[in-house]
Amino acid sequence: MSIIRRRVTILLTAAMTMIIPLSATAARAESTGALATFEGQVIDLSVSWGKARACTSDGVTTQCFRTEAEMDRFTGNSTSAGRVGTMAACSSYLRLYRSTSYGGAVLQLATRYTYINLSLYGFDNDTSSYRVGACPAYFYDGANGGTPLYPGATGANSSASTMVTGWDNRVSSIYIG
Ligand SMILES: [Ca+2]
Repeated sequence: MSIIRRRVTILLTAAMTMIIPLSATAARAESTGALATFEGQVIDLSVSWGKARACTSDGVTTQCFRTEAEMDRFTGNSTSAGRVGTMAACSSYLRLYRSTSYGGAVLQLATRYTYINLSLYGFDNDTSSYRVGACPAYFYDGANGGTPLYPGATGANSSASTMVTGWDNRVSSIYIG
């Protein structure tokens, strides 16, 4: 009797040690934002950019750099890498800047036909100026294209050194058409 009980206890303990790490991993995976490569390290942009000041994402991989110039050298002068993948990419990037006049950190994106939540990139309610690439862009106050829609000029190749009044540090999701 006592041997059976001990066996049950051992089995339960073994089961618990297997289940707990799995659920902890699942919880961590859910809260993970965009993982980027920065100087040989992998960083979660939704947690911190660290010393990175320019990040570029093609919808599959994200790479970060200390300066916009370094990022431009990597991406070949603001043209999308043209990666063959499941994501449609614009031929040139949309650039969002943390500060007015294209200053502060810059995030560039090119994935088309999908809402991109900026919180994944640690860029929620952060955009203060922007340059649109070869494809028209749409900016939204809410996540997943939640209205209102940003009323300023966001057509192909448009740019703005400041946001429309009331929209500084407000954009939460974007769509590239
Ligand atoms: Ca917002």
